Amino acid sequence: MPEGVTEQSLLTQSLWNGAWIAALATGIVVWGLILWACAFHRKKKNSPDRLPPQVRYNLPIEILYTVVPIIMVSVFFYFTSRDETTIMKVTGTAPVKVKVDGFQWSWRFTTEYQGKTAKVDGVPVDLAKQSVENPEGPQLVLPTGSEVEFELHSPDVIHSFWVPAFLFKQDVFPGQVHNKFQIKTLNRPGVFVGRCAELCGVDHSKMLFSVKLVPQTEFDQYIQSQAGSAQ
Ligand SMILES: [Cu+2]
Repeated sequence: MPEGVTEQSLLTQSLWNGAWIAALATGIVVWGLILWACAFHRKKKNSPDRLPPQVRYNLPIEILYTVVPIIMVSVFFYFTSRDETTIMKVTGTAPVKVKVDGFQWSWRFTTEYQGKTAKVDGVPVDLAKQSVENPEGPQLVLPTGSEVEFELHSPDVIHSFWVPAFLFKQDVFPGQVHNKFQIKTLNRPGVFVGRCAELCGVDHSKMLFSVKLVPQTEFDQYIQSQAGSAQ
């Protein structure tokens, strides 16, 4: 797993770890029972035709293997539902708002912060040009340690906004449905790759972008310069 750079990603990571530990523990018990049955209840040489004791319609066993899986599924459901509720929460109060347009085949990021707007336009992929001029696609700049709200739009087909370091992706739907999500970035500056995770046409694989996390002061300067150049 990539190292998470949002508070939400830490939750995703711990849910993932917990699920794997639980699944492995279950696996060890099941594999143990299978091996035990293979070793101790196989056909013996000296009693070739004798069947082992049959346990059909054994009520305690039936109840056991109905109740135990229900408990296990309930536990998975509880933790998944609890964490998902937190991860999907959009408060509407995030200081930084990003409108994402995913289109065939690039991204446009419109960042709003304190009444200022910065726009980063991905050059629609030109088969010959993109790999030379802008191999990484557009770059979204965000402050560290800040809440950021994303709103996802598409003018054409379904895309999927994915930053592996967020341990999160969300589909980008054309039309009236606008998916939203919110993150709280950690204090971990850096550049993180992003891509489209929904096969969306011939240049789907070139819908690359990156997210750059910078300290708040640097972000202020960035927004200032972007807003200035736009005017
Ligand atoms: Cu796409």
